[in-house]
Formats: sequence, structure tokens, C-alpha cells
Amino acid sequence: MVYRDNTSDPVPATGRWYAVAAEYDRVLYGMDALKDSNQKIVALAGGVGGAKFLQGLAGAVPDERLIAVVNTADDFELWGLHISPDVDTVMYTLAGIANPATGWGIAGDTRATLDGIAAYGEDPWFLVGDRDISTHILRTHRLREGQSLSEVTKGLAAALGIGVRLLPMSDDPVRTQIRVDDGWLGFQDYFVGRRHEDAVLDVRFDGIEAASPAPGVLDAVHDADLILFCPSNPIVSIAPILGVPGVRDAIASSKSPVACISPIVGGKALKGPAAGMLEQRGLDVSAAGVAAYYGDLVDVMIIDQVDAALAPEIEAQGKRVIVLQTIMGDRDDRVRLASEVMAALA
Ligand code: FO1
Repeated sequence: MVYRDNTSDPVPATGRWYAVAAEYDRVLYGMDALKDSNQKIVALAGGVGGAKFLQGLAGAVPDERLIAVVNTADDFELWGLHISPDVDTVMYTLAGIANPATGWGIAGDTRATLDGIAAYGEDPWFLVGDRDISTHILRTHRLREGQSLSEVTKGLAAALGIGVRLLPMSDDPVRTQIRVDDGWLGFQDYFVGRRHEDAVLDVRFDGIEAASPAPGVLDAVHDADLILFCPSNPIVSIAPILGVPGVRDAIASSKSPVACISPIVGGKALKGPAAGMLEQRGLDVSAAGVAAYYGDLVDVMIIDQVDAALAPEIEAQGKRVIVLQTIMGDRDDRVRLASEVMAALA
């Protein structure tokens, strides 16, 4: 069986060590001052980059002050199962059980189910591990029993020991479609099935006009003292969240700062197809291009040291620029970045 990655990682015993580690980091990184503050933070996040930064934030500020709003426009149905890749990537990362080699899926997960599916002659093109499948089975079951996606997410996250409040952007179906040379593709067909190799000609979010923000999303934005756009793909991870009716307006009318951690560093996307998507819109593949994409919505751009020379160009767009080392390594490094971001914005 040829799979599209070749990872094998030790299985972490549980995600519950995370609360203890987060407390340790707050002391280690001198975050007690922030801990005393009541500042409430809302972070918009997509897949792997967003999840890594959220893990850092969760180590830098107490859980009760942090709400993550997660993209669900990558969701799709596979063999009858409802898969929410970005929600799961965030959950597994916060629980400390994500596969460190890929950023998605569960460390050390096995593939007996995929092998079984392949034995029936089906192409196991989307790599769901055996333990990961338990998430999709329960999510699908609970949705069919009548729970909303936010209720299901709350239950799964709590069971994984996650204290941060995770909100899917909407309980209603929104599905990203990508136009390539030979027509429109569902997002995962484009991203995983065709390894995001096609030039992207257009992007649309089916269902978005009829979608409502999930319960708590607008209140969280209204109450936030700080709104963060995680280093996620602006066009297919953050834009769907902003596109849910009411969300963009709520952010635009917020008096609190809106800061974006650039997912483009040194002219390249940290991960995935963001570079080509910016280019297709006639924007620079740079932190300045990301800043221009968000326009007036974003007040502060957090850019990498290697892009420090872009600061005047971004400042000319009327934004404050903070230069940090934004490439994230292990969990400690993610907490380090989040702590520096919080300190710079304090
Ligand atoms: N991404 C891949 O590139 N290949 C996969 O086979 C794959 C499987 C997968 C399974 C579960 C899951 O939660 C995520 C998975 N991803 C996979 C990642 C995911 O499709 C993308 O990272 C996001 O949709 C983009 O944010």
C-alpha cells in the first residue's frame, strides 16, 4: 500500500498532560502578569499553522481567556463520515496528541481501516488513521442524533482534556470549492486528492450566505480585548470565517486591536497553497501582500525577522508592525512566540 506520507510517531499516552504543561509555561515564560489581566482573546484559526499558534497561546494565557474560532469550510463527508479537518487538527494539537510529522492526524495512529478499505478496491486517498476515525464516527453519530457541530466539538474537546473554548465558525454547512483548469473541485479533492498542485483560478464558499455564526462566535468577538488571526491561509482558512454573515462586521466594528501573524515568511507560505492563491489575486507573496489582503480589518501585522525590511511598506498601509521570530518549532517554541506576541501587544 502506498500512502501519501510516511510517518510513524510514538503514541502519546494522553492529552491531559497539557494543562500541567501550560501552567508550567506560564511561570517559565513569566506570563504571570498576563495571567492577572482579564484580557479576553479571540483567535481565528484554520489548520496546522493556526493549531500550532493556538497551542502556544494556550500555554501563554489561561484557558478561560481564550476562545478559538475554527474554519469548517474544509469539512466534507468521506464514506458516510463527517470529517472536520481543521477542528480536529486544532483539537489534537491542543490535546498534545497531533502527529508532529504532518501536523494533522494523531501521532502513532495505525491504518488497518484504510488497508481494509483498499482491500475492497477503494482508493484510500484521504489518510484517516484508526484512532482518528473514532472522532469521525462519534461526530457523525452525534450529528445524526441531533447535536449541533458546536455541541459535538465541545464534547469531543472536553473528553480530550482541552480547556480552551473551541467554536466551529458555524453549525451550518459551508464548503470551500476550488476552480482549477478542468472545473470546480471540493476543497479536499483539490488539497489532498490532487496535492494542491493545480493552479487555483477561483475560490468560493458554498452555503456561506445562508450560514449563521455558531453560538458564541459574535459574543466572543464583541467581548474580545484582542482579536488574532493565526498564521493560517488567509484565503481558504481565515476568509471563510470572516465570510460567515456578521463576523467580518463584528470584527470591523470592534474597538479592540486586530492582529495577524503572517503565514508568509521570506516570500513563501509556511505550509500549503497560500502563495499561489495570493499571486492569483495579484497580491505580493509576502507579509505585505497578506496585510493588503486583509486591508483595514487588521491593525497590527506580526512579521518574521527575515521580513523586517517589509515593515515600512506595511506601515505605509496604516498598520503597526511587530517583528518577531515567527517560525514555530516544538511546543515550547510555540509558547515562546505566543508569549512574545502577547507581550508586544500588551
Ligand atoms: N492532509 C493531507 O495532505 N493528506 C491527507 O491524507 C490528510 C488526511 C487528513 C485526515 C484527517 C484530518 O483531520 C486532516 C487530514 N489532512 C490531510 C489535513 C487537512 O486535509 C488539511 O490540512 C486541511 O484541510 C487544510 O487546512
